[in-house]
Amino acid sequence: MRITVVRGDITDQHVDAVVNAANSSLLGGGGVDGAIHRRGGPAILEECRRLRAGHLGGGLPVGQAVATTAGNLPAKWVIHTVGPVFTDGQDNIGPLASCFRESLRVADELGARTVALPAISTGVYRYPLEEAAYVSLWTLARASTSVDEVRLVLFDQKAYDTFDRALEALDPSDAEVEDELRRVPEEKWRELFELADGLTTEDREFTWGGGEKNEDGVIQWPYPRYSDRLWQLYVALPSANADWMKWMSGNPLRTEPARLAGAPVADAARLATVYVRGERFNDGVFGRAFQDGSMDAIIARLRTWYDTER
Ligand code: AR6
Repeated sequence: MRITVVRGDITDQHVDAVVNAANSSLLGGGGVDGAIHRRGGPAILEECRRLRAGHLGGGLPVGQAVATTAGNLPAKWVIHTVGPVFTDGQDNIGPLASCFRESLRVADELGARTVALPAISTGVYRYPLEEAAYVSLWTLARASTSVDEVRLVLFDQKAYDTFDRALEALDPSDAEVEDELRRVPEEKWRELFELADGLTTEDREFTWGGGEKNEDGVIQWPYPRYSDRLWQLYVALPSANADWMKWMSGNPLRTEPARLAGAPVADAARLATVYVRGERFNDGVFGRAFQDGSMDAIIARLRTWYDTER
């Protein structure tokens, strides 16, 4: 599947399916939604009303997608999806990623081979552009689908630039990262898995130092105190030569580490990079990855690759 990023109006796109950033009511609104209904004509709204009178009586839930005719648009279908309203302290990544996965699933059901999508949730729903760009592109890049081309259509220059930059986060490629992993010596892999197997509950429950005044009266910044075993793991963990800053936020795998099991091994190495390099901030990101299951998912994925795929 080819992913392209273009600047333009989504209602001008000659594709099989156009994705609409709708709301749960499916009855129209502003932004992309307004533009699609205006240009597509009343046939779209009629079909939305029928869906509401039928199995979508309660509206379309966030993260799901449903198709209608495209009316007068130069496309065959409109796939309506509802993005999350960005909310601090909540999982925004999961539902936004779901919009992209579900839209492609519906496109597959329809038999659509070319699909144009907008920057879902980044308008009225206030999703920060940069994170949305990574979530959107990574999710699309990792989707299993029969669609040949997905085209992200960005309305303004800033959104276009952000998405275009985010696309570079797919560099180095999976194959390049896997080559790096092949160069890791045998004994290093064995050491890693032995360390991981020997992890205790105490290793995972790390403590904090600092936060107090030293002799000079200076308050030292708090820092995590890891066990020897955790530090050895820190050193033993192979990571990728990835642009880890791009992996820090907006990475769907950070909120859904279980998905790593079905992802290329390169993603495990990239995510390891986030935690290893991220630890330079001394904010306990490495230790927390052992508490929330991320590190177990990373090591399990590396182990499967080492045992059966290499
Ligand atoms: N083509 C491509 N992108 C567009 C277009 C267009 N014609 N028009 C706007 N955008 P938004 P949301 C960009 O607000 O954040 C509606 O009222 C826009 O610059 O359309 O998911 C719905 O009914 C922005 O980057 O969608 C919902 O109530 C992006 O599309 C609510 O807004 C998404 O902005 C959904 O909010």
